[in-house]
Amino acid sequence: MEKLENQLDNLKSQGFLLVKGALETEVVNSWRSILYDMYEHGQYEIHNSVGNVAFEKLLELQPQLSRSLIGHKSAAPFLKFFLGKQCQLRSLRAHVNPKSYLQEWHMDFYDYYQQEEKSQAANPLKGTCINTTFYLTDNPPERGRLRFLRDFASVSVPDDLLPHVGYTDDRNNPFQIWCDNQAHVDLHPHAGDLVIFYSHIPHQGAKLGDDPDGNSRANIVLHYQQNPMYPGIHFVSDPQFTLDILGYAGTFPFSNC
Ligand SMILES: O=C(O)CCC(=O)C(=O)O
Ligand SMILES: [Fe+2]
Repeated sequence: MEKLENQLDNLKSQGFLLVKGALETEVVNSWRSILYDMYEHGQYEIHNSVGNVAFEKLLELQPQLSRSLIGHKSAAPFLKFFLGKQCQLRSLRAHVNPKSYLQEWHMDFYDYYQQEEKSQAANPLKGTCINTTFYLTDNPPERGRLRFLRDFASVSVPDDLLPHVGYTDDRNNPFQIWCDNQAHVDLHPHAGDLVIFYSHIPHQGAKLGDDPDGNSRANIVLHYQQNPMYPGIHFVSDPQFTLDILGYAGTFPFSNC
């Protein structure tokens, strides 16, 4: 077991961290069968042009399983360290990649670098958001990966690229080309592993070749935000459904401990 201190150092310096064996096999299996079944029945909210199918209503449809992922023990020390009691669940979103999949380079917190400017506040605050992504299938090097930019935690996306960071499947988009041309680190999470990372670090998931039968690549992402977030700041997901289901106080996993 890696020491927490080393893990925190890695997360701080790289912006991401792979935590092995975060979920039990039974939990992974339950999620997989739920999501595959929902996919077969067309019960998803998003099917985008890079091959991601997304499920956004799981807090309501799978209340117990979903809630057990909020502030999960494998992620809690890191969330508490960085966000403390200001840690708020923004959204829980599962993904399945049944067909070919090369994700667009993106950062879930699109507006991270423009928070001060966009707030139009005299004393703007800058919030940090964190993704905890639980993998439900194996991503060995020949079959899948999650790619990050190397040593990026203290680097910024160049200003002239910021207009190009939104969702696109155009691989010739300037931000996509820039990310492709940086040095990378590839993670190969297996089923049950967690990847925790700053939501403003560019990343790109991929599936290489075919999945084993009945094992489509899948993961569940919980987006945590540190206020100040407000309606109108651009993020990959919307927090309203989470607020409706959990109530405002219910979205803060560490506010009472
Ligand atoms: O592995 C993947 O497909 C990427 C997941 C992702 O974009 C995320 O966790 O924010
Ligand atoms: Fe992402």
